[in-house]
Amino acid sequence: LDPKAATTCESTIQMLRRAAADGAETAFNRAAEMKPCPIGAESSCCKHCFMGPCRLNPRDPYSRVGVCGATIDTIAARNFSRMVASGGAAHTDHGMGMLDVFREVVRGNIKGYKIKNEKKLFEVAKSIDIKVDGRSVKDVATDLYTELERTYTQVEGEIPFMKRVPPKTLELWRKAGIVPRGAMREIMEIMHRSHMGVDQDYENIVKQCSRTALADGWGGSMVATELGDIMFGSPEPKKAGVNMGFLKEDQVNIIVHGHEPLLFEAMIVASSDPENLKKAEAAGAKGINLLGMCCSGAEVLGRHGVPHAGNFLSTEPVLATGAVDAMAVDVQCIMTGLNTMSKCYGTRFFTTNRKAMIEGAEHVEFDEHDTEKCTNQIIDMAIERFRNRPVQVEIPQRQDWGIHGFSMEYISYMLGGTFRSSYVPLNDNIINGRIRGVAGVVGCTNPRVKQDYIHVELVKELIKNNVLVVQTGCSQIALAKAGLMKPDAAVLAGDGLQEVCETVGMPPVISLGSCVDNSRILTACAEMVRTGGLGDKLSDLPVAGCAPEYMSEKAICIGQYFVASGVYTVFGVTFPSVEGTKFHKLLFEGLEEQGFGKWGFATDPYDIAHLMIEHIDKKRAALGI
Ligand code: BF8
Ligand code: SF4
Repeated sequence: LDPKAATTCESTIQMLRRAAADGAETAFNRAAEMKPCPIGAESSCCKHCFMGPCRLNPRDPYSRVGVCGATIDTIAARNFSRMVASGGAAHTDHGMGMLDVFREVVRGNIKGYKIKNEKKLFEVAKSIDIKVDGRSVKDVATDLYTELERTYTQVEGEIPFMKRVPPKTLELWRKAGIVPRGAMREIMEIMHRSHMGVDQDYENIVKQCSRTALADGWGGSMVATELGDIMFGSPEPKKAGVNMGFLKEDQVNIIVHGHEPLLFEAMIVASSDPENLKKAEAAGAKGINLLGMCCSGAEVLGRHGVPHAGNFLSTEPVLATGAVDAMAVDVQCIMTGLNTMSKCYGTRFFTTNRKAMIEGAEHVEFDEHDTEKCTNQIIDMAIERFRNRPVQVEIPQRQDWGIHGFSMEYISYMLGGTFRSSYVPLNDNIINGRIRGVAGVVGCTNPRVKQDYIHVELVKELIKNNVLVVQTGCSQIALAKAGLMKPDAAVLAGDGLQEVCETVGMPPVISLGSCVDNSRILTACAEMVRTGGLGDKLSDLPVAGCAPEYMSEKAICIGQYFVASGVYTVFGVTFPSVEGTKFHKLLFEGLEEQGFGKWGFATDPYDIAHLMIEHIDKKRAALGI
């Protein structure tokens, strides 16, 4: 494996070299050894029953059918629907975890969490028509809990955040029959419909994909974001650091990796507890150094300025520093290989969520009602490992500073100021052409492509062409490492965007948090429509999205909710459909003809950028701007 061909992240290159010297293996090595199955990559096989598995030929897709007679369109659509169901389940279950804690807060049953941001509580409540005037925090919060629970459990009707959708877009969804009732119902229905012998009409299956995906974007993910802001505070821009150089040789280093902010927030409290600090000092450490990775990290980077050690593909390499005394994980994007890798370097590796265990890994269960039990145990073991580090420490020196922690609310404040906080200035700058459009660049890193490379090149090309970029997830960490989240990165932007950035003092690339925070992009788009001048549907906006290095089913679900919402969304790496088939045409053309967004696919960063720019220009032309 040539580390320089595998990634553009300098720290990761350095650690891949060290890992190779130590005989340790990462996803990069395993990807090189594991040839992806071409039939599977294009979603041309079905194993939904035991008359199969059935494999069709993606080069001649209509030459065969499955044993039951299923065509390529049925097979690919059914496979796709299960990806949407799984991805949507991940986000909505994450939101459910937040809702569980919120319920306990509202009922006064929990001491580790509270309502920190009452302003946001009232705003969210108001946005879904809960009466707030003259009412107490407890009353509003109780009503909000009851309403938000419907996002999951409701069997008939519309989920609460449909009230935020621009009326014309909602009308289209109602006509198409894709307004989500409740996430549990939609996910259950996909699992039923994709069972052998149920829904075999690819168009009908794609409708249920949209309905389920919308229950994620405007449902589970939005609940997760809003409750996070209410309980932990809304992010506000702050200078914060990204990269492995934030590990400290003379401190106890603890990495939290995963998704739900509950564990991380508790770790932040525990790592500044004087008792724990005393214990660390007694072991000869100068302190306890907490760092994030992946989405957990992206959330606290924006909320609290906790440094971030790297994105998905760096989670194994970072252990090769030998400096990570403990890594604690909760759910999602946790590679099984982390356990093996931590054993190589003596890192104490802990799973903490009963839903996500790894064979052979230590499990210290995190109980929201008694957070200290878990967090103190992790800290104790990390200190023990620090006292007696079994390997030599090698910390890459690179530290990248940037401005992190934007939100939909802050964008309006930033552009409009305290007194006229609104989206008018953003819309005006789009209408007058200084900003050509807005692009959401999000998602994972994937060892099938060079880590970070596509994210960075693509974003540079977009800003050069005056497209303002908003980011979440692992993509945002790639750009932070490339230094594009600093206001002075505005020099890389085209004249118009540069002028706006310099006037406001903002970077041309704006970080919004974790993958569930993609819901912030939806809320911002809805606000752009509401503000006026850019059409009356989400699909009228000069915006586009992409996940150029995606790897997870969650990304597929996110893509589908953006497409269903009206956004052109381009994916890279591989796409789970066969070009030229009816199913593929529906995703890539048909949905747009029906008034939704559409999917796109390209692997080269400049191709992706120009597909997005062309689309933005098409929308501008339609608006007459
Ligand atoms: O939800 S971007 S690799 S960490 S899936 Fe995972 Fe992808 Fe990263 Fe977060 Ni999102
Ligand atoms: Fe084959 Fe049909 Fe069974 Fe799928 S459902 S495995 S295509 S027989």
